[in-house]
Amino acid sequence: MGELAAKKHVQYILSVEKRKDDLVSVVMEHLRMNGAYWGLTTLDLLGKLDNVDVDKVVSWVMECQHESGGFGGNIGHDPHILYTLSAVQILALFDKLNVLDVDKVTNYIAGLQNEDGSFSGDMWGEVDTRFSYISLCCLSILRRLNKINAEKAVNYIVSCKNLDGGFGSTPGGESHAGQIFCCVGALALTGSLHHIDKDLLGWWLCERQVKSGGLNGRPEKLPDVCYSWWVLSSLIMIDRVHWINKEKLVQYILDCQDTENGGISDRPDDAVDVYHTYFGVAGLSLLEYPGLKAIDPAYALPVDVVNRIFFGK
Ligand code: GRG
Ligand code: ZN
Repeated sequence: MGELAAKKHVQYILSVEKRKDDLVSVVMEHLRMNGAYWGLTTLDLLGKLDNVDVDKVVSWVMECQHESGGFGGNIGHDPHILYTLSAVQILALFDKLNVLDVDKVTNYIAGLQNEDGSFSGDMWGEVDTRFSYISLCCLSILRRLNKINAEKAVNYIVSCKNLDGGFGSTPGGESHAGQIFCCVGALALTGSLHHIDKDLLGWWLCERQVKSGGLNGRPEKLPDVCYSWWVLSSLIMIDRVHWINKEKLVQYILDCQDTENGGISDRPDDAVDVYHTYFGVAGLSLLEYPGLKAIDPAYALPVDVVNRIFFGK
């Protein structure tokens, strides 16, 4: 069995950070905030966050904040709830939540809740259970869940539950592992997991494991390393992680490494990227791979960071 090329992955992430002007970075420009969260969280799970200039990252994050309180994907970009969660998570990683005007961020998020309890992603109004999860996760980290209608938020998520036990992006939307993570996470963060039929959903989720050991996101689809996160975190939150073959999944993730130049791809021999490197390492952390920090399946932050937020340790 191969091993995790931890050192190579650290080098890969640090090199992506330095290559700001190349093609990939131009394509990723608008996603810089998410990319920074993926890269920095991976470094933390690998125990190497001290390789980063904290003040530089924190001041860049704060420059991405809009007067509305939301954050953009980069300096001067429009705010969106997707980037706002990444910004808050990055500040949490560095124990710098104190630089935030918490009421301002809270008002931005609370202003995106709709009458039916759902959340829009930004001022343009697209509704998706991703945005419900993000709002609840962000407000929970900021300890401001009381500033929205959490009961309505939960009811909306329950209205997106399907007969197969899974969840979609809106009521009637097809079950997809990514949306399931968002809905299970949102219910976990609000103490509402009793709305889930754990055996039914656990069965759907464990059927995502294919012959190679990898997981797909829906029936008949190809496996992809990122589902190691979306599916596994959901299985853990509903106490059914023992229903998949952990050894085979570890092997699949390790097979997707570029052992020469670092980084992890979606499938063996594909090109690596920061997104799949994060989900590969985070998946291995959920699988208790040796040498990695533990990650919290609901907050998508290292467990020690979550403990520091809520218990001050
Ligand atoms: C903090 C971890 C974290 C997440 C924030 C943005 C977000 C909340 C969640 C996204 C959930 C989601 C919908 C993930 C799925 C992403 C994905 C791989 C989509 C691909 O879907 P298809 O249909 O691909 O293009 P398949 O794999 O079905 O062929
Ligand atoms: Zn993927």
